[in-house]
Amino acid sequence: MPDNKPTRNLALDLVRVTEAAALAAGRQMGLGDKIAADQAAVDAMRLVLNTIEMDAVIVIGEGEKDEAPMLYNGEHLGTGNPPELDIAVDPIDGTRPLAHGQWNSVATVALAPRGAMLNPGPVLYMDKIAVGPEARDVIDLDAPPAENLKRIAQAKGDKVEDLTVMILDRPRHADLIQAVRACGARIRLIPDGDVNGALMTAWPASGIDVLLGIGGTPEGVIAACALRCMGGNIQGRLVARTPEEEARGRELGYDFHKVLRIDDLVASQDVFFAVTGITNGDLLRGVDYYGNGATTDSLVMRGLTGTYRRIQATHHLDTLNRISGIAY
Ligand code: VTB
Repeated sequence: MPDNKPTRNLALDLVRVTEAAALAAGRQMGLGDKIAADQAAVDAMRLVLNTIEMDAVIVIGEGEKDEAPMLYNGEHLGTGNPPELDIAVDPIDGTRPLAHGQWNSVATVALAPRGAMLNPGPVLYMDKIAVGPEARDVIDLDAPPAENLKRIAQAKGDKVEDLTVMILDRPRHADLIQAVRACGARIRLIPDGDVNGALMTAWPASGIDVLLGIGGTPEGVIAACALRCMGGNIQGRLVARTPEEEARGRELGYDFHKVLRIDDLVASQDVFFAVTGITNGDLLRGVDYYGNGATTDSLVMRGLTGTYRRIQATHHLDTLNRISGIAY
């Protein structure tokens, strides 16, 4: 029997980060101001991340594509002491749904050993296929949707008609949607939030079997961290929107043909992931504020052990507002 002592589970530190982001950004629900919401989440995340004993560098800072306030790529976070880590943040996955008071807006963050995360550079979009544990070994982004759906159904002991496919509701997916419909599978179109969507494919009884289509590359790397913890799988292929973008990406060494495996997106099983609901969603409740308190609902996961925990927390905002640098 190995005599290794259990090591620190950084996901338990990370949940304080996503809780803080959710508590701060949740105040913006339905107020129509995406930038203010992002700013609140980013400020809260940075404050709490800097309290964690680690030397983490941001590889996935998000924000660039949407010109949102961000945690900067290359920014160092934590106390500066070991361990040396890569960090990926999506302070709000689903900023628009939050600003409009809609479903499934969440705060997420992931950690991996230094150098393990794919750095997407300027390549902001990626074609993706994500599934849960039962179908992890059968997906192939190079195969047409019909083939993937057939294999996924088989792996799950379902008929294709039983499958529900999650797709971002974008004009660019018109052909994909047609192809999926032609197979007879059901579709759930989402306005935003494909990190949450990818997570749902691996969550027991979520009702979502597979995520397909083009979303953000940063979101793909964060989803890969979560899916590693959950035993699911994701593959991606970088997508350029214009010939100029493709030329620039190529110059920097990015390959737009290669299917990126989960190992290419995050090259370690030693990953940590946390997510907290901001608005009510399929998996998580959003932040509820009342009197001087608030409640949050989170998931925390660790790749090395596969343990995932659901943490429902009660926060005393009057106390927090006295001692914290964040206005909740
Ligand atoms: C997705 C989604 C994000 O970006 O990755 C999406 O998960 C893809 O880009 O919440 P477009 O919105 O430009 O289509 C987001 O919507 C964030 O912008």
